[in-house]
Amino acid sequence: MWGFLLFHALLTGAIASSGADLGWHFVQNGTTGIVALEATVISPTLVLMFDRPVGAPLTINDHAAWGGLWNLETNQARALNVVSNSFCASGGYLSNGTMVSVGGMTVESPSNTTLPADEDGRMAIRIWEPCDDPAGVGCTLVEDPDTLHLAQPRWYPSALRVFDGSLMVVGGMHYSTPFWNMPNETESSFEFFPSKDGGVPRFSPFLNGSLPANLFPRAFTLPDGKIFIVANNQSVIYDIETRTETPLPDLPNGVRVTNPLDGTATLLPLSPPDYVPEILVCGGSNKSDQLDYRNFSSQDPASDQCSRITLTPEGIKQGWEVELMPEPRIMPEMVLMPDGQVVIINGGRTGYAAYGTFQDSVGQSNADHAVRTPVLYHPAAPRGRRFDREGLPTSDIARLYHSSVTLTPSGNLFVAGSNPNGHGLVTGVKFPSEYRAEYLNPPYMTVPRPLLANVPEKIGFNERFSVDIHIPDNLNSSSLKVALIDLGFSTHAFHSSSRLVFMEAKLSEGNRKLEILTPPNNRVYPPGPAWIYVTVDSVTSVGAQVMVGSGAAPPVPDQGVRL
Ligand SMILES: *[C@@H]1O[C@H](CO)[C@@H](O)[C@H](O)[C@H]1NC(C)=O
Ligand SMILES: *[C@@H]1O[C@H](CO)[C@@H](O)[C@H](O)[C@H]1NC(C)=O
Ligand SMILES: *[C@@H]1O[C@H](CO)[C@@H](O)[C@H](O)[C@H]1NC(C)=O
Ligand SMILES: *[C@@H]1O[C@H](CO)[C@@H](O)[C@H](O)[C@H]1NC(C)=O
Ligand SMILES: *[C@@H]1O[C@H](CO)[C@@H](O)[C@H](O)[C@H]1NC(C)=O
Ligand SMILES: *[C@@H]1O[C@H](CO)[C@@H](O)[C@H](O)[C@H]1NC(C)=O
Ligand SMILES: *[C@@H]1O[C@H](CO)[C@@H](O)[C@H](O)[C@H]1NC(C)=O
Ligand SMILES: *[C@@H]1O[C@H](CO)[C@@H](O)[C@H](O)[C@H]1NC(C)=O
Ligand SMILES: CC(=O)N[C@H]1CO[C@H](CO)[C@@H](O)[C@@H]1O
Repeated sequence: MWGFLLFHALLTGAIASSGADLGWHFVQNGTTGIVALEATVISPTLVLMFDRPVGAPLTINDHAAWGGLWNLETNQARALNVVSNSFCASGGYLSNGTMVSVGGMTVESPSNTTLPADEDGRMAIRIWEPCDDPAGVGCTLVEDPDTLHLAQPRWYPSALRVFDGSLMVVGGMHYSTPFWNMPNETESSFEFFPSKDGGVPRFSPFLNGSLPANLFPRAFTLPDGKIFIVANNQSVIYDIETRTETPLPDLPNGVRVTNPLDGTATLLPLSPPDYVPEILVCGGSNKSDQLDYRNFSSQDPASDQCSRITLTPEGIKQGWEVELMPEPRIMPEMVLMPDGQVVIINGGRTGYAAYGTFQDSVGQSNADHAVRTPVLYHPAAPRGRRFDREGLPTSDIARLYHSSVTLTPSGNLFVAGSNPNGHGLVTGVKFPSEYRAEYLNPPYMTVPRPLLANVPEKIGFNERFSVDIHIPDNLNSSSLKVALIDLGFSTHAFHSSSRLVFMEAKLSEGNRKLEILTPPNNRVYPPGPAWIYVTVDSVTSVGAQVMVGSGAAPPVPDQGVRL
């Protein structure tokens, strides 16, 4: 029974910061100390954040910090020592629960002695081992640039966990460019950590062919283990095992969705028994990538288009289906909620990613007209009735370039960052460096919620396990969903490795036990960390952390049953 009490304590903390009324609420609480331009939940209580070494207020070892831990219980940030420049890096988790941050920028400091000394981050591998201390005390990022690094320099890459529990690193570029990725600077290849092929990167005709607006490719592990990638206005399925690329149709209407024309993308929730993969891609810009960017404007309209495709032979033949958001968005991000809805949040109505590029940049921001109201997307609703902003609140904080958002273990969204400026701590402009932390609380944060207890620490594939559950009396327990969620890694309008797999579940013993069937195999859910949330009658529990699979270091063999 003590397990319920523990979760209840967590729940009370969430209510204290939520405001008393029913409905969705933005709540500001605390400051992040660095710009949280990358954010990822690393434990039940901590979010790991990265910034650029440019003079943030949070300090460590007598210099400005560019890494930090956000404590979800105290709403305070603590500086972390980072060795290399993590600006515009990416990251993800391995099958043994270790977080790996990859890539970044050239050395910042030699030209500027007022800044902390950093090392070149373009080939960086930064390791965060699972940490049991609730405040992260005694845990640290491990870097050893001389012996532990990528095969190629990668600035603006993506990273995602694949079926054998390794991290796949996708694309990026070698040097700074004024706006686009360029043929003489791109790294049009894939590599893996731990490395495959003796560390030799795999050239990607798709990445080469999707220049120049193809940074931070949006990539997902499909339930058969293949990889879907969308970059610029093109998309492809890559088979890691046969090393083949199968082109898919271009996005309709000339819409482009990767940096610097950032839209965002998600793999929609996967459901048993068939786990049919569908991809949703939203926002970005329909500006041609053949034009001189010096003529672009911060006032150019962004795209309001969402494109959706079902990745079955039949669905691919039908191609992308188009829907329109209530307003255009450049640099939005999407978060999968435990009940299967998608929150679309952040970004601007006009302009582009990056900063200081145009005659009419706003301060330095290449984007303007911040969209401060999120919108919900219901994947299962009939077309034309999927967007919903009824009762969604409006924030007074603009979240443009270099902002982040993630679902938390409590079930609300942590929203932070935004800095469309070249140097840290820019104030007195329309879009300053943003340190204010904010939560978006769903309606369930203010009502009695289902409580879980005795959740195993580790679950295998195609296995049944049971947990204790307490369901408040007023909830209809016939309407119950169990979500296995990868909380992913947020950077540059993309939530990589984000994944929701619904699990079959059955109540027993007078609704006090819940029997759950895990995903069939390691391709439906790549082995590694996950969170289980139970939603009863639209009210979601606090998430419980589990390790899916053996917890062994990658690469791990296929497990479970083949579909
Ligand atoms: C901010 O968070 C702290 C720590 O959780 C909490 O004690 C405080 O009540 C919160 N403040 C508001 C205004 O929600
Ligand atoms: C050095 O960095 C500081 C703090 O970010 C900035 O204000 C200043 O302009 C930089 N100086 C140069 C020469 O780049
Ligand atoms: C790549 O080409 C651009 C434009 O031609 C040039 O400005 C840049 O210096 C080149 N980069 C490298 C690394 O040679
Ligand atoms: C990359 O794409 C360019 C432009 O389409 C093409 O000329 C070049 O041959 C490609 N490079 C490789 C290695 O395929
Ligand atoms: C995708 O972009 C390329 C390069 O700008 C363009 O040639 C092509 O027509 C676009 N595809 C569609 C369907 O608009
Ligand atoms: C982009 O979309 C806008 C609004 O739908 C349209 O007016 C414009 O012609 C489009 N531009 C291109 C290049 O397709
Ligand atoms: C409870 O939920 C089930 C499943 O969604 C539904 O069929 C049933 O009508 C609901 N009962 C009530 C009283 O709302
Ligand atoms: C997980 O695996 C990676 C890659 O082999 C290794 O660097 C890391 O130390 C491992 N972590 C743990 C906790 O075993
Ligand atoms: C139509 C237009 O404004 N063209 C301009 C695009 O940018 C180049 C370089 O700045 C100018 O020379 C053109 O006049």
